[in-house]
Amino acid sequence: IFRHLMCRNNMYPRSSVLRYPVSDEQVFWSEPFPDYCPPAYTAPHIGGQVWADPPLPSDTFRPQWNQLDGQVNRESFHGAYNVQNGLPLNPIGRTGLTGRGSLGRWGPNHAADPIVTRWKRDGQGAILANLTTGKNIIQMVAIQRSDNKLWAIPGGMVDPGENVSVTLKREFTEEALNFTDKANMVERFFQAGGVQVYQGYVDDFRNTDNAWMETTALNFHDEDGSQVGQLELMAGDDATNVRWTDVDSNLKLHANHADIVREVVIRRNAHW
Ligand code: RP5
Ligand code: MG
Ligand code: MG
Repeated sequence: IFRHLMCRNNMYPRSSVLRYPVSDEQVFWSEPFPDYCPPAYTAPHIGGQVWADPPLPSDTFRPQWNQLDGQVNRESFHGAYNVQNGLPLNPIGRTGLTGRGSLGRWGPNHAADPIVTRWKRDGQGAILANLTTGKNIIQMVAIQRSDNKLWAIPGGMVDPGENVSVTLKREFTEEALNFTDKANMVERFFQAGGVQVYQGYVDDFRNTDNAWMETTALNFHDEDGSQVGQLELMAGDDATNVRWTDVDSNLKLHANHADIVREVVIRRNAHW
């Protein structure tokens, strides 16, 4: 059973707030933890932002939990989450911190993650296989996040009312291409369709007891390497670096992105 790890027993990012210690055995809400006394923290910079909810409790802001609330999707992919004292509860369990941290929404914060892949090739264009497994090596576009310096899928938040397919293309273009004169080709590549490989909770370092990341991850594969596989990558927005990365079991990525990428490897029967 999955227990989040990145959002426990550390300092909350870009703050000096220490999370209340939570051991593996203490993660699930069903485990009694009478001493549990997490600090509350909501990052000051999210106050008043258009993409952020107002504070809670509130007399005027009445979020509709577990449903589409106007344009904001407050539904979790994990079924109905509990609401305690007016605040939604993390569906996995304790994180050692209440409040929203630096996340904009109370409850689920929906993101989309595009895993753009191609086969690794030699100078002559022949696909390269791993000598041990005999399986072809797949490469993905990874970005380096500016907030934690970790390599990651170039994903981002779904804007209110935005279709996930739009988020996927938009975030990839912003973070991995920055600017491109090949917009039509990119448009066609994403239009051709991706394969959904994951939908659900993200073990993100920003998660709290009352706010967490969820994502929809799709694989967009350039089989013959003639499309996005040819493009010059350029880091933009909140990415400081971008590159084609060989995918295998040594891959270390932000949050649980490596587990998500592993789903692509299985589906494409690639080397791991
Ligand atoms: C991750 O954070 C998600 O899987 C997605 O990749 C990303 C969205 O947040 P930002 O990149 O906008 O910070 O947890
Ligand atoms: Mg972004
Ligand atoms: Mg991003």
